Amino acid sequence: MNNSYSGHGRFITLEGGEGAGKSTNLEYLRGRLAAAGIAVTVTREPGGTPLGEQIRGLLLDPADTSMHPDTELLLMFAARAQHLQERVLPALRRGEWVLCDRFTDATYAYQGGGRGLDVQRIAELETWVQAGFQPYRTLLFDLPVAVGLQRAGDRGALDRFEQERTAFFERVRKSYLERAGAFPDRFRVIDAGRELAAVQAQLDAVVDELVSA
Ligand code: T5A
Repeated sequence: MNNSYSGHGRFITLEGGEGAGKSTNLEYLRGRLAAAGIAVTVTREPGGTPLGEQIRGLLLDPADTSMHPDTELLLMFAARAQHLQERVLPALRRGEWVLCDRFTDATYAYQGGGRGLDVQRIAELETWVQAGFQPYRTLLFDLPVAVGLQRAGDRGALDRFEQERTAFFERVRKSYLERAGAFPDRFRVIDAGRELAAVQAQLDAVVDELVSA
């Protein structure tokens, strides 16, 4: 698998629990980077390619009550393999920056923390699919679980993950924060429980750091 690229493209991921505001702020980040003259590709996981979006449909289908956690894990990485090879790496090779709504930290948080799957298995799949490839920067939108679920719930019908119990999302949040602590050079933790203007002020500082580096 060829995961190498040269050039100035940077892979930036947005992470966080349900309703944390990632989608809302992706557009804000894209605008800030575009204003700095940077070509940006915006994408998401699971999904980001035609095949990946079909896999996303299976993963989020609220009518499915039978999916085994191993199947869920493998489908996440199947979609990711396609996404990397078809979308992310080509954009980086063109020199674009890629803003991605969720990536492998979500797998550690949801399938590892939430479902309780062996993180060693996740690490093996990560090595296989990514061959050492990692985000340049990861923005973790952190907020109390109840606030995020309230925001997500206000939007309407819940997907398969959003139907989980609060304890599941508390484990997801804990797992994310542990990863941020383990990889402090890569992560920037955003206090996403604040009003939008305050969240975006924090993003401005991250963008300033990114474009000056
Ligand atoms: N998943 C994904 C895994 O289990 N493993 C994996 O490896 C991967 C990649 C994806 C699901 O897949 C799981 C995790 C997820 O459950 P999704 O639809 O992409 O599903 O789920 P989310 O990423 O959680 O998307 P959400 O839309 O729920 O959350 P966002 O994007 O973080 O939140 P957003 O921007 O839609 O905002 C939610 C609401 O809050 C408001 C917005 O207007 C919106 O109504 N809002 C605010 N309100 C007040 N103050 C603020 N600061 C606000 N910011 C946003």
